[in-house]
Parts: sequence; structure tokens; C-alpha cells
Amino acid sequence: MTPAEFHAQWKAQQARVAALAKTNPIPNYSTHFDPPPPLVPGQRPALIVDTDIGSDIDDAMALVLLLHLPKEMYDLLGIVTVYGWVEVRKAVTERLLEAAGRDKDVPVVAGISTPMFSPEPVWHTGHEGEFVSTLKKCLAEHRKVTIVAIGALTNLAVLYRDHPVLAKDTIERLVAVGGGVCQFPQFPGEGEISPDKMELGKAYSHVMRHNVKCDVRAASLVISTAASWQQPILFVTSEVTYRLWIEGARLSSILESSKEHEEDKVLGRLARTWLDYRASKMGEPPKDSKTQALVRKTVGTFPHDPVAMMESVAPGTVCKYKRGWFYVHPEEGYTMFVPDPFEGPHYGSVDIDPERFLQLFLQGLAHQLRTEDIASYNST
Ligand SMILES: [Ca+2]
Repeated sequence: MTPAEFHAQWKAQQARVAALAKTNPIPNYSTHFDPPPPLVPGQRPALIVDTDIGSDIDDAMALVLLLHLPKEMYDLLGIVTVYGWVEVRKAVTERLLEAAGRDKDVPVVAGISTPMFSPEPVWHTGHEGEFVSTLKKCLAEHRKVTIVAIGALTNLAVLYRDHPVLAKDTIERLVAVGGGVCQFPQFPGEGEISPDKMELGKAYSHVMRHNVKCDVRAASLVISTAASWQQPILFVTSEVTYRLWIEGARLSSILESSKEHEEDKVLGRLARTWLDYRASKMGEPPKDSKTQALVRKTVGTFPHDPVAMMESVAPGTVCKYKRGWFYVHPEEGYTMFVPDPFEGPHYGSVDIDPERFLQLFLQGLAHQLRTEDIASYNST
């Protein structure tokens, strides 16, 4: 997609939805939510996790959370790493799986290390063959899969570009972390706006977020290709994940309390390394009250990726969505979102209850989450 096509497409979509909304008005659209497509009843979602584990701690937290969820909730077909040091990321994944006793039944493959296009390139070479073979195996077994994409979208972009039939036939849905629905004060002509002020017939822009920035072109390609097939994508956006905050002390106490499990010890070590890194980036914690927000950030973290993991096994459990169409500028990486409750293939998360999610998440890390807890999450 070229920049000109990007602009033409979102504008055309906006005009189409605006016309549709005139004949099919939705009262109080600002408080309207679109439930994500349900899972096939009686069938566990078959997951492939696509991850840049090893940098931010949230990938490791998401994986441990998944491993601690009741086994009847999902099948884990495999894990593929992406972005930069994919072999290191593979080793971290294998260590966590081994600690949890799952290394024999969950294959891990190193994906593609070099982005198609990023403003901050990494200098490595990649291998995509193994990733494709994992999906081919799923296709041969007539399985539909959910891809949990919690890193850059490079692996998927190569798959969508080079093996479109395979991608179309095997992938049932994507759950991706990255981007945002609205809030882009820098965009010319647009003011900052919160999701509960959105209107039908308009388009909303958002700054480039980390997973998009890691490979802008890949994000643009995957999102537009999936849309052309009406393949649903659930986006766990910054509008919800930046409302979640885990203090380092709270995370440590959970991991300390379940020390008998080997994977918790590994996660604990990864968490300490990450929290030390964050603290070092922030320098000496300031002491005056005005900068207390900064102090908090030196000793805690945002659990972005665990939200995607929960939404993969139980869609709509912790996030509320608006349907629509996402477009990624293929060079600048910012996104446009056109709300479309009628036909939109994309679901952008716009709301979450932070305290309830954190309770569920920490309960999960502590091996105490049951299927009925998740089922009753929205009904209580
Ligand atoms: Ca990640």
C-alpha cells in the first residue's frame, strides 16, 4: 500500500460508513460496543503465539499466564519469535516452557528478525520457513488457528504475502497488541479525543505505537490483507493497556508466593531484570511529590500482552470493542480507524476495568484462576 492508497482507502471507507449511518442510525453510538466474534461453541481455540519475548517483561507474563490457565480453555500449537534477536527470544521461550514442563509438546521456532520497514532498523537476518511449516501442519490437520501477535507483524506479513491461500484458510482470527483507536493530538485538523466521544461517520487517527514501529510495512500489509478477506482482528490497544499498572512490589510478591513452580522462578528473574532496566532508564528516583508518577514508573510495568492472551482464550471477557477498519500509514506508522458497526472486520478495544483485569491476571499468575472465574467475569 502506498501513502496515496492509504489516504484514499480510509477516506472512501469513512464516506461509505457515513452514508450507511444515515439510513441505519445507531442511537448513543459513543456508548455502543461491538462484541467480538464468538469462539466456535465446544471447541477450544488453537493458538499460535507470535512474540518478541525477552525485552519487555509482558510477553513472558503473558506466556506464563497462558500456561497457568485451565488446560480445557485452549490448545497451544506452537510459539514463533519475531524481531531482532529471534534466537535469543526462542531460548527464553524454551526455558520458560521447560520450567513449566511443556517443552515436549509445544514447538518453538525462530521467526524473522529483520523488519520489512521500520524507522529504527535492526541488523539481523531471518528465516521464515519454519514458521510457514508450523501453519502448514495445522492446515494438514484441518485446524483453524488464532494467532496471538504480541510483537512486530513481520512473520505474519511474509506469510500473508507469500502464502495467501494458507493464511486465509488456516487463520480464524488474529489478536494483536499495538496501535490505538483514537487520541492523536498532533494530527492536522484532529483534536485529542477519548473513545467515549467517538461518532459514526468519522475517522480517527492515532500515533505510531511500538509493535507497529518495529515493522510499519508489515503491520500495514497484514491489516489490509486480513480486511480484504474479512478475517477478524482483535486489537488490544493502548487505550486499554496504559490504564493497567502493576507495581513491582505487587508483581514480586505474587511470584515469591508461588516459588514452588519452576516457571515462576524464571519469570521472577526476568521480571527483576526488566524492572532494574526500567529503573536505570529513569535515573535516580526524584523525591518531590510532583514527580511521583515518574517514581511509580521506575518500579512497575504495564501488562500489555497478558490482555491479548486473555482475549485470545476468552474473547470479550476483559475488553470492550468498537468494530471498524484500521489503516496503517505504510511509512509514517500512524493509524486511522473508521468505526463501522455494520461490516468492520477489525475490533479496537476501547474500554477495560483495570482493577478487575489486574485481579484476574494476578490470580492467573498465582495458579488460582478457574474456568468459571473467567466465565463469570462479565456477569458479576
Ligand atoms: Ca511483546
